[in-house]
Amino acid sequence: MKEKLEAMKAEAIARIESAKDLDALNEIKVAMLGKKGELTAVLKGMKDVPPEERPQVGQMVNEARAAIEEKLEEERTKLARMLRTEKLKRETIDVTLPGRRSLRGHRHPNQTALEDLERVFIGMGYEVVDGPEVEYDRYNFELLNIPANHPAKDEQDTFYITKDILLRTQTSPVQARVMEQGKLPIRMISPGRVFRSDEVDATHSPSFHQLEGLVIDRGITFADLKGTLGQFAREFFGEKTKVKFRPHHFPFTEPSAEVDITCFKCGGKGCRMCKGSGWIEILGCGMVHPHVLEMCGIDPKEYQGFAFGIGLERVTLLKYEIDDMRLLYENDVRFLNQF
Ligand code: 2NL
Repeated sequence: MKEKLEAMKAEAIARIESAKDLDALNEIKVAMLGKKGELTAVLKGMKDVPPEERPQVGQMVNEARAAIEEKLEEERTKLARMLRTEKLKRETIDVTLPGRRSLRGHRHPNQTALEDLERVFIGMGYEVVDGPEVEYDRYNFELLNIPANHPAKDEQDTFYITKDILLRTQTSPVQARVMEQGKLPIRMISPGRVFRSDEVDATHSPSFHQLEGLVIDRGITFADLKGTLGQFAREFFGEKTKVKFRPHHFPFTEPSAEVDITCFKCGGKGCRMCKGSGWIEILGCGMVHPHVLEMCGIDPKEYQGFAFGIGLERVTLLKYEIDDMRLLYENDVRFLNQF
């Protein structure tokens, strides 16, 4: 019995010493000390041992068990330390390697252009006003003198939500709302996103941005409009910039005009930028139509005003000499990194 136990212990210790990993150690533990383990079997066989030898055999079994457990623990610690050392070796960090820089974002060129535009008008005392992108027909069309049969109201041009609710096609509804509130005088700009049912190409998108301006006070004339937009053009495009007003038509202004500026690239001599003409079209404007004032609750005999509308993307493309509007919406970092 004694020899059998000694042999069992010796074999267990030898197996423990040659174990390659923690799983193997666990297997040995189960095989020796588990419910169906070899040593456990000896204990179960105690009933066949003569009673007087039982204490001695029991002590031997306990000693063998303790020895095996101790060896298991020792080997387990050794193996764990070895595995950890190996893992650390694999994970070595070379602190001399250059760091990986994370990408840092910056303003989108359209946003920079918007802020530049806003700055000029804020400097002239204008207030920036926001409004809803989903609008009533009344604010987007009716109050702006755009009648029911006007082509702009066609479903081919405007995104309708219901018969009376739509995605605004201009930011003028914000200004109509301010006029309707009746606090005069008004000196405001309304920048924001607008929507038109256009196919995407180099100069069109179903969603783009406008910045409109509105001034209402007693005695405002076309001379105020000319002076204001001349000042804007010089501040935004450079001191030497000249402006030219060409007669035009908008339903909401009378008279109406389109404004060209002398080309900021060639100064008016003619170049690729201005397609040889020396002039670049930049905005639409006019004196607010008396009927519009009236519908918004303002007496046109007492108050007059001017308004203008600038296409933000158009200004951005010109300012940064970008030839395709789609680049502004694709968010390709190879493009954006250039600004
Ligand atoms: C353009 C033309 C324009 C306006 C917008 C306006 C707003 C009110 C009353 C009268 Cl509330 N007018 N806005 C006036 C003239 C032109 O925009 O071609 N924009 C890109």
